[in-house]
Amino acid sequence: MADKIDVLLVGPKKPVIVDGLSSAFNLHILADAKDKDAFMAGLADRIRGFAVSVSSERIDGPLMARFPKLEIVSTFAVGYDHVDAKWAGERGIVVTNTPGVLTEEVADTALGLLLCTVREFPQAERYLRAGKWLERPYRLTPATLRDRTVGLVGMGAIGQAIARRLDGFKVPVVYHSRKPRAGVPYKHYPDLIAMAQDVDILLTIVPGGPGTQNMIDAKVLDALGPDGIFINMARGSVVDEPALIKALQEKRIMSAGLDVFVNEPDVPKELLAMENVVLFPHLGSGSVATRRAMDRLVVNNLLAWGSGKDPLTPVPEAPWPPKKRV
Ligand code: 8YV
Repeated sequence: MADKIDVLLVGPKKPVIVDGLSSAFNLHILADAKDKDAFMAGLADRIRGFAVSVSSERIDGPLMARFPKLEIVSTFAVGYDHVDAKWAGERGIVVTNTPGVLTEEVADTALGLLLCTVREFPQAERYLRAGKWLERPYRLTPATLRDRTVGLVGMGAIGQAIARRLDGFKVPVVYHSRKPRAGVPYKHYPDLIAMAQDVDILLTIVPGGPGTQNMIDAKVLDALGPDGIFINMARGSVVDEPALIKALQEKRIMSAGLDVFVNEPDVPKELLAMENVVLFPHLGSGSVATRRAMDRLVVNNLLAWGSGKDPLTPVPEAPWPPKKRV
């Protein structure tokens, strides 16, 4: 219909997103196009909004530039390193993500991964299933959460939700971030290496992207030391993955729990072969209810914008109201 705004759905056809947008917009579904280039070329002058249904879709400058009337990119996921938000913001395109609705779910997953890694629960379960308990009990775990300190790298909303859970477990928390966070009761370390030296477990929960690329490198891992445990709930890009693999192989750190990888879903074979790692297939927000709430927020951002209201959750690099369009 000519009076409706044209929106392009990039990524899989999720029912909540398709149903939520179909009546308000002319929704064009890239996944249905046989020839995607021709499909996008045919829509170039009409598309004013993108709905991005998964974070594995790369939304870069050259893609957005194909649509000169583009005003909004509403993406799924709290982390938006898959969208070039700086490029968009500089051109007056607002970018929205899905914060808030996944905070507690991701924090739950973080605690699950932490406990699994420290107390070797997946390994112990595999041991039982293999019939080995009949021979002898599973080993006592060298690691424990008792009398240990967790250093959070990042203290945003999810970091704070993880810290609250650790308070309940009576595990001391400290954190590193560029600036201390107002109203947060935990000790702040301006220096990551100094914190890694002082803690037993390092848990990353920072945004991905160039600002945090490889921040966990060989030096940080060596500061954590041979009894140290590394947990990554952020993005694969925040850790120098080959350096992590080497540190694990050489037992320069004790173990790692990883929910995220550099080249998902392709996990390095060296990690798959190790017993001293727990590997999750990017489960952070992965429940039906939370993913549905995230899909719903993708829709609601577009509906708000489409009806002349403020988008609900714009990101700082591509804010609302937009800068003057260039
Ligand atoms: C993933 C996440 O997007 O919101 C984020 O930033 O990392 C997750 O919710 C999701 O797990 C799909 O990969």
